[in-house]
Amino acid sequence: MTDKAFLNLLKTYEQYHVLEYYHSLPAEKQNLFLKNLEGLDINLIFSLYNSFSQKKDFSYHANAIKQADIIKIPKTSEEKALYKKARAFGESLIREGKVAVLIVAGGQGSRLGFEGPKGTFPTTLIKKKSLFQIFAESIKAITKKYNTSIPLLIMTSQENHEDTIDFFKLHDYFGLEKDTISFFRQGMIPSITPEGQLILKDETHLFTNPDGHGGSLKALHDSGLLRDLMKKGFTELFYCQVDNPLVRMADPVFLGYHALSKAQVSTKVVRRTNIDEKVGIYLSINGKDAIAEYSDLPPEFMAALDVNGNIQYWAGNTAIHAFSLAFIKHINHHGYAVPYHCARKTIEITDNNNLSIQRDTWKFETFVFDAIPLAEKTCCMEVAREKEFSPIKNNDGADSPYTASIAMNNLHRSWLENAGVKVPPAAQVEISPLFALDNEELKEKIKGKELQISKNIYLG
Ligand code: UD2
Repeated sequence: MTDKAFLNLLKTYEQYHVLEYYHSLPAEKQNLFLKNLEGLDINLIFSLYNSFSQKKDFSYHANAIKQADIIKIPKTSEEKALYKKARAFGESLIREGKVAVLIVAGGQGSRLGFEGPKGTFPTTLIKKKSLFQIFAESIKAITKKYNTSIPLLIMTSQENHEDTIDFFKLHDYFGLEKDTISFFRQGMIPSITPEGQLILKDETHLFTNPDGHGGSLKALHDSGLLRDLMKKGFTELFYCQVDNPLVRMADPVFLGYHALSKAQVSTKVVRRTNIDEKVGIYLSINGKDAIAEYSDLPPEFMAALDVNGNIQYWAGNTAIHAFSLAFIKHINHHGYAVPYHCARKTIEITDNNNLSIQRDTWKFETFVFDAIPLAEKTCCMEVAREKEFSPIKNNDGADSPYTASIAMNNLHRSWLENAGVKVPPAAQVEISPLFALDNEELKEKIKGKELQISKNIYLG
């Protein structure tokens, strides 16, 4: 957009304070200011502002909400047979080079009190491997096991893009082929005041915020990565968040259920353990599968119990998904179809007298799970929390590095015990994906071998 067009746009939306400030700048700063506006969709921000001025964020009417159809953890011989069929089908997709992996890693570790990209957080019990290293080793192990190539796509934010790339370079991409990894930035959206005013951040920038993890499917398209993947014959995308060290990377069973049901979007859910857990719930809303975030649901829904006293709406969103690439292309075809949410937050900025002031702002972002109701066909699979889900969000308490380390230790201990190894109660166990990706592989790997059992057991 030309400079003149940008300035006219700011006038159209009565952003006189920005225009006044811009005209007070010397010429070179004016150019920089306009350059930094590039890529920002000013029309979008004001159409969102107008629509959210009229309506509250998402709210769901009780009579529209029902339990969704969910593939439960297999118990009957028929369910186990389907599980095996799904795994075989998923393995063939991986072997045939149809599957890519996307990790959303734009968030910072601020809730953890950790500076830097969350993916660099030292996580494993014995070797203190970062989240990125755990994921990279999983992908390396899978490519070896199936003799295939799996592109790893990492979505970063403007804030952590360079640090993320530097971290992988420093660790020589954790043994992955450099050209199989793509780092791409998610979009940024200008924040806005409740009165509809854009906010000046500093001499040459407006205040902007990352456009949400839903921005991953938009940025995948806008960056050209989606087109490249499809051209190379990839058809499915395994999606996960950087904060969950228990993710079963490119899980063939999940990919198999997803593909066998010809789903465009699939989701893994776990049973909610308490009514206050901060996870979205997988439901059927107005006849379409959907995930409603805990903060958007009436409290009585989150707390509802069934006749046996169990949580009625039990399917907690793990944020592990599978997408068909054709569907991602479809939802980008006429602009990005995933709806925006509006978060009303207070931020701290420095005013022209260099004083820090608090400003109420509206931040718009998309959630990746809002793509689910846009799909014709969806699939949802229940998994065991203790095997696949223990995110690291907070410095302590629930969803912390401590709870994740306990979950990883318990899982890897159970693998050894299932393989007939007597693990001393106080022993800590860490099994690298390069040694074994799951219970069955571990059992196979150590069959007939004598393991060195000590306080710390590392198998790498
Ligand atoms: C998310 C889900 C919640 C549940 C939980 C599971 C939402 C709104 N809630 O809660 O339902 O599934 O995860 O752990 O999604 N991220 C980006 N860019 C962004 C925003 C987030 O990359 O602009 C990444 C971030 O690095 C993190 C993940 O997305 O890995 C989730 O971030 P969040 O903090 O927004 O969502 P959370 O954890 O509150």
